[in-house]
Amino acid sequence: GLNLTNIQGDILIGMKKNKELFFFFTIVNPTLFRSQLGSGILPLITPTSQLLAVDTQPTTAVNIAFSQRGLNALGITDDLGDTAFTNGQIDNVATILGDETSNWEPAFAGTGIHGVFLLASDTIDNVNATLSQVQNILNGSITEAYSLQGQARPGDEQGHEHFGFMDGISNPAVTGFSTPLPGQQVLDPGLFLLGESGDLVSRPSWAKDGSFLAFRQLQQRVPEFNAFLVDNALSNPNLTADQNAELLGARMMGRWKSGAPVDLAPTVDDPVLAADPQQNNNFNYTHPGFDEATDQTHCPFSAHVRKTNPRSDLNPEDTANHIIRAGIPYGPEVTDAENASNVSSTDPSLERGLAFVAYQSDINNGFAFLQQNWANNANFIFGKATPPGIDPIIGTGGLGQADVPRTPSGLDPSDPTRIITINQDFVVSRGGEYFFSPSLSAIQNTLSL
Ligand code: N7H
Repeated sequence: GLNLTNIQGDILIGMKKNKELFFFFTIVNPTLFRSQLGSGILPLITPTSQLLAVDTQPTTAVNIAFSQRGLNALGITDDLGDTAFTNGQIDNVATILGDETSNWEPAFAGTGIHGVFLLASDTIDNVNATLSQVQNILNGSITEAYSLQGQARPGDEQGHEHFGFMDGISNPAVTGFSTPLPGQQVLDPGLFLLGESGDLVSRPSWAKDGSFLAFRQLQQRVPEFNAFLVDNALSNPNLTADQNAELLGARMMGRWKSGAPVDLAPTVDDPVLAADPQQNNNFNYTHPGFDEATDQTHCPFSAHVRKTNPRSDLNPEDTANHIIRAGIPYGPEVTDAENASNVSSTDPSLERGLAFVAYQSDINNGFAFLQQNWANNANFIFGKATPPGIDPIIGTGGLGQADVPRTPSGLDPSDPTRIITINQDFVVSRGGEYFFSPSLSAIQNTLSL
């Protein structure tokens, strides 16, 4: 089995708290930082083992990860064997990710982000108390470069992201760690943890049981998304106008807002199915007597969950391009004024979206691959009778053309060749960075003095 006391807790299981602060820092005094890291910070770091049972969970869970610039600042010269990490996310901005740099938060476009603390708890007061404790321990050896406060949405929307869809349902199971639920793919631990079985790259020995964390601040333009669904509602005669708008959203996502997969619930939502972990991931886009190359009566080829995890569309099923997602929403609820105008406020304090976190042992096979080769590639999923188009939620034109129209097919079940043109971005990348989340022993023996 895996050494769960050595692997940081967010990687395999997620910190799963309602508040999570991403505190990005610059190391200004490397010698002091290294001595305080081992003596003071290490005891606060939450390993996987502590998150497994409620009675061992700390009030505030703490994880830490470093950018390549941060490792450089500490004088760590070993090559971790991941070019995307080494070059930093800004290097991927246009060609790989299709972002517009002008939309990037200046901190992510700059050179000051050396690392990030992930602080998760039930209340913001707890998070802030732990941040003060961390800053006291580090005693001026870091400064704040940027921070983003993540928070679960209120009331019934808890667990749902800002467009209203239940998130965090589908993550891969990991051999030697999780018992798979029906439909859950079981993958080698080396896809997510360096130096474990299935990681084929040569790494420095201290990097074992660490993972690369791809962080993205993804703004969501919720009023615009809602208005788009209403304006382009489908025309199923058995449904009301509202239901036809919901149906379009569900087909763009591949799941209903409840979480029920469209592949199993193609025309009406099924909240009972959505809530049942034995069923809500138990689909692979095949059906008896069904031609998977032509038939979009269940899930469209272009649906976000299908573009980013094609399941049986790839034969044999893909075992190289997977991520473990551990993000959380940020920002406030949509205001009445935004709802009335169908336009997102330009007030920065009203920005909302997803603090996206993806773990993998190889960024070019993980997050960057999914974004570039699948979501942003209009011809993927290959071999279909109708080209799917780019991902209607997160797809971009590539090469910095973030605002080229998305032209997914298959969204209208009554005419799968019909293209519903999407002339605006509902998700806008505000940038991010690639980090390495080291094992606790690496923090103790290699990153500290
Ligand atoms: Fe996506 N959403 O709420 O709209 N995503 N995602 N994602 N996503 C998923 O199955 C969303 C983004 C994946 O295994 C669900 O747990 C939003 C990026 C993958 O079947 C929902 C944003 C990338 C899966 C969303 C966003 C991915 C997945 C269904 C940006 C990678 C699992 C819930 C703001 C490049 C697919 C679930 C599977 C599921 C949403 C971004 C990847 C609702 C809002 C950037 C692999």
